[in-house]
Amino acid sequence: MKLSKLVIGLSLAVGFMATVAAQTTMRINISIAQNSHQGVGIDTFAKEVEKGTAGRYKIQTFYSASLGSERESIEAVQLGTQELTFSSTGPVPNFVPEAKILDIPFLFRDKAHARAVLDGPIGQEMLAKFEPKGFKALAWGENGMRNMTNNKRAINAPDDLKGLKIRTMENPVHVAAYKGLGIVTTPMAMQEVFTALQQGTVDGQENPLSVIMAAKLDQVQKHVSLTGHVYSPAIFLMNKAAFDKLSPADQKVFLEAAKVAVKANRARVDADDAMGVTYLRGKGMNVVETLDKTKFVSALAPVYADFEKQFGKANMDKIRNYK
Ligand code: EAX
Repeated sequence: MKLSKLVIGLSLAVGFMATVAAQTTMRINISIAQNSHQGVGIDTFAKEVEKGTAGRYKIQTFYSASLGSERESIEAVQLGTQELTFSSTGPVPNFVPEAKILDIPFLFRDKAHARAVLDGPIGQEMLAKFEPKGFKALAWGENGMRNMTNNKRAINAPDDLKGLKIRTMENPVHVAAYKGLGIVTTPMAMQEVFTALQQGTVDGQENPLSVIMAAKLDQVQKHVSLTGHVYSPAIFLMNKAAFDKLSPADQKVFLEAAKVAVKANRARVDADDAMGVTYLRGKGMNVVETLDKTKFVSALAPVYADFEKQFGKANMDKIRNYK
């Protein structure tokens, strides 16, 4: 073989190895299907990171709790055995108790209010609270406004909830509030919910229309009421040490990618909310669209008294009145 050919061959091989060696793979996951507001979120994030780092970082995406439940995934990110996760705040209070306040029912009037708070100083200061716990919280995304579904009866007023056995997230704020409404709460991970509803272990569950559709809960639930009883944030979490290892320029790329991902995630929630009622009726569900939310708020009065003690009325009002 000619020497020049050998040199070219060798340098190509070395160049190729250098490219391969320079690529770092990271994992991100969600607990629901890819075809969802969360799937769009992590797919967008992966694409943006790869684009912004010219392929030096590859983000592998996993769906439907294939890497573990939301709680297990947050734990893995904290430990550093997994780099990233996109999760609802369901299990978050067990890791960062300060974030609990965001899970209070009827705290946010609607998605626009919640997005403004999360994008503003309150939300941004909250992201910083994750750092001492081993996380870099990249951005707030969302699940949306949660609605009640069940197989027993149409929910029109708070009394209709009494005695229903409802699956909840593993979230102490939700559990306390729902108990206050007379619900028999059964916390469990999302991937167990379909079967639990199918087998009648629980009567119902509550989730945004986005999740109800993505998880095909219409196949195992008769009634849905647009209670919109609590805003469900979601969050892009990264292992803090993994984030700190990135160059400052790459850190910017990751943060920017999360922002672009949140835009796609929220847009899909809006689209799902716009078509959800028609879609679920088409699937045979009985949808209660209008109900007097002030009655639910009144029924929660004793619970709010507890929350005001726990979180401070001023802190709750600051969120409620945020413009
Ligand atoms: O984050 O567990 C839940 O009900 C969540 O809303 C769902 O898994 C998506």
